[in-house]
Amino acid sequence: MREIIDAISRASIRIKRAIEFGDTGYSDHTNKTGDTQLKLDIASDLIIEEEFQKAHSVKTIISEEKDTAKTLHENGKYIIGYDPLDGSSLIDVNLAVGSIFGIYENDTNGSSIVAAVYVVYGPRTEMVVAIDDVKLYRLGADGNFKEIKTITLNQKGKINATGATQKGWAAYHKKLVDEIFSDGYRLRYSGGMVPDLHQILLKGGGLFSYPATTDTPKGKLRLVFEVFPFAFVFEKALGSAIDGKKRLLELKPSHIHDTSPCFFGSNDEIERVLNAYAKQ
Ligand code: P6P
Repeated sequence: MREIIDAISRASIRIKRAIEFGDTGYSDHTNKTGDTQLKLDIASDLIIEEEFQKAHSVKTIISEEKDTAKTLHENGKYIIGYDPLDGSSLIDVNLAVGSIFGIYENDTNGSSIVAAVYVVYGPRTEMVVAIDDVKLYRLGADGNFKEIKTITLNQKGKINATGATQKGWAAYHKKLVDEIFSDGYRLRYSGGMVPDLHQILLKGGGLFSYPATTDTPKGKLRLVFEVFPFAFVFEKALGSAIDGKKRLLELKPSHIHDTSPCFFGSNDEIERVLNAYAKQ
C-alpha cells in the first residue's frame, strides 16, 4: 500500500503544477459519462497512469476518464478506481478541485474496498489517506507531504451541503433539507465533491447529499471512482454513508461508470436521512 500512496503523492504534485500553469481548455473528447473532457482531465489521467506504472502492486486501473479498465501489472494485488480531476470545470473560476482513489481487492464492489485516498488542490495541497483510520497530510515547501492529524467526525455537525438541482428534488428530500436548515445548519456547497466533503470532515461533521432527482434518478456521482472511496473515508472517520436506505459500501455497481444517490455525514444527520427516506 505504501508504494500506491507514494505514487499518488508524486502524481498529485505533478497535477497541482498542471492545474496552476496548464491549458484549461476543452479537448474534443467526451468520457463514458458524457462529460466533455478538459485537456487537464486527460493530462491528469495520464500522469496518474504513469505513476501507477511504477507501483507493481497495482494490477488494474479504472479511471473515470477511460472507457474501460486497463491492466498494468498481471501479478499485482490491487484494483484502483479513480477520478483524476473531480470538478475540473471549477478550475476556470479558481475553486478547489480534487483527485479521488478507491483501492480494491478482487473486484470493485463496495465491500471490496480496502483503502481510499483523496487529494484537495486548494490554497494548500492536502492528501487524506483512509486505511484503518483517516489521516490528513499537507504538502510542505520541501515538496513532501507531512502528517497533520487524524480526522474523526463528531456525532453531529453544523454544515449542510445540498447537491443536485433543487427543482428536481423529491418533496420529502426538500422537506428534510429545509428542516435541517431550520435547525441552524449552514449551507456550504461549491459544486466540488472533494472540497465539499473535505470541509465537512475537517469541520467535524454535517451532511452532504446528492439525491436521486427527476433528471438523475440514479444520482450523478460514480460509485467506483467517487462514492465508494468517500463512503470508506466517512465510515473510517466514525461517520456514515448511505444511499438513503442502506450503507453505500453494501452496493455492487452494475457497470464501472454506475452511479448512486449518496449521503455522507455525521451519524445524527444520517439518521435523519434514514427516517425521512424510510417512509418512501
Ligand atoms: P451539481 C462535479 O462535476 C461533480 O461531479 C462533483 O464533484 C460534485 O459534487 C457534483 O458534480 C456537483 O453536481 O449537479 O450539484 O452541480
